[in-house]
Amino acid sequence: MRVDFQSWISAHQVRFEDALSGLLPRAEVVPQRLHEAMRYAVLDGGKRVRPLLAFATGELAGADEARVDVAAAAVELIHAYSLVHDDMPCMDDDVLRRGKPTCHVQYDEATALLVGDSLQALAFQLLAEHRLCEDAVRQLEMIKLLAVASGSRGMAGGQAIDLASVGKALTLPELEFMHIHKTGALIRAAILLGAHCGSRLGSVQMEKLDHFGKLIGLAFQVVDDVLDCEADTATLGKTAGKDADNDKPTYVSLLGIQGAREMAHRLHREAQVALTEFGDEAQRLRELANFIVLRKF
Ligand code: GRG
Repeated sequence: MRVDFQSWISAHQVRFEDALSGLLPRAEVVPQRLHEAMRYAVLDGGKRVRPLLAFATGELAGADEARVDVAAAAVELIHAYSLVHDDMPCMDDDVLRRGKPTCHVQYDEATALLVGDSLQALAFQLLAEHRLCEDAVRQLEMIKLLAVASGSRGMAGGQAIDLASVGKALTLPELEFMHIHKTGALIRAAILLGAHCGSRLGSVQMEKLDHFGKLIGLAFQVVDDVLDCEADTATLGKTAGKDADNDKPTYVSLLGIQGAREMAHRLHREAQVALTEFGDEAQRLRELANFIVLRKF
């Protein structure tokens, strides 16, 4: 029997928190301060949207849950590293993340830099040292997939464009390009990595999932832009209104709140269409897409 969506989310979040805790170095191990700060940055916070997407596609592909935990942890470590570095004074210079002081505020800047570096390295260590699927060549492709999604042709590249676009008026295609890389690449990687842990899906179905990931990754960012204007700091767990304060081009600055909302709903509808051929099997992905577009934090 299928459990309801909220119970499914809660069960995965609880189990995943344990898995993450076991995969991170223990805080008592030397260098203790760095390990404590890595755990601070990763554990006890965040919606875990990317891991949840990986669990949903893992289920679709008939994957072993323990394998998906490792793939999802690798993605979440990259995500956590990006948040730690993004919050530093040389980038967004923020003091609040996931309802807690940011890593460089709680520790110091040098430690935060090393936390990000170490989380990134650990992500790839996990993908290399755990068996994720039966085919070794496919596992190598999974490692490459996350590397490309995180690097200069993915998230870090999108961040570089973001930093260079402060104070500029971007066109809609330019903004899309930036966010497909900065935010979308990792969301897409989570979706594909979860699916690669199983063996049930063929290349056409993987392409459909990739297309779904592209659309829902972009929708995630459009909603993030809206929430940055509309939600308060306590609800978001991070400083609200930062985009306008920093004079950053966003979907809201380009389309207005209503236009941005309409765009999110259009992307949502297109993402649902990409799942058509999966039928009921893709129900969790549909529910996650609804959650991403309707979320309030
Ligand atoms: C520093 C290489 C480097 C990249 C940074 C992802 C990113 C690029 C910066 C984070 C800041 C930001 C607002 C990015 C847009 C993506 C986004 C909305 C991140 C927040 O993701 P959530 O809402 O966060 O999933 P939680 O805390 O729930 O995990």
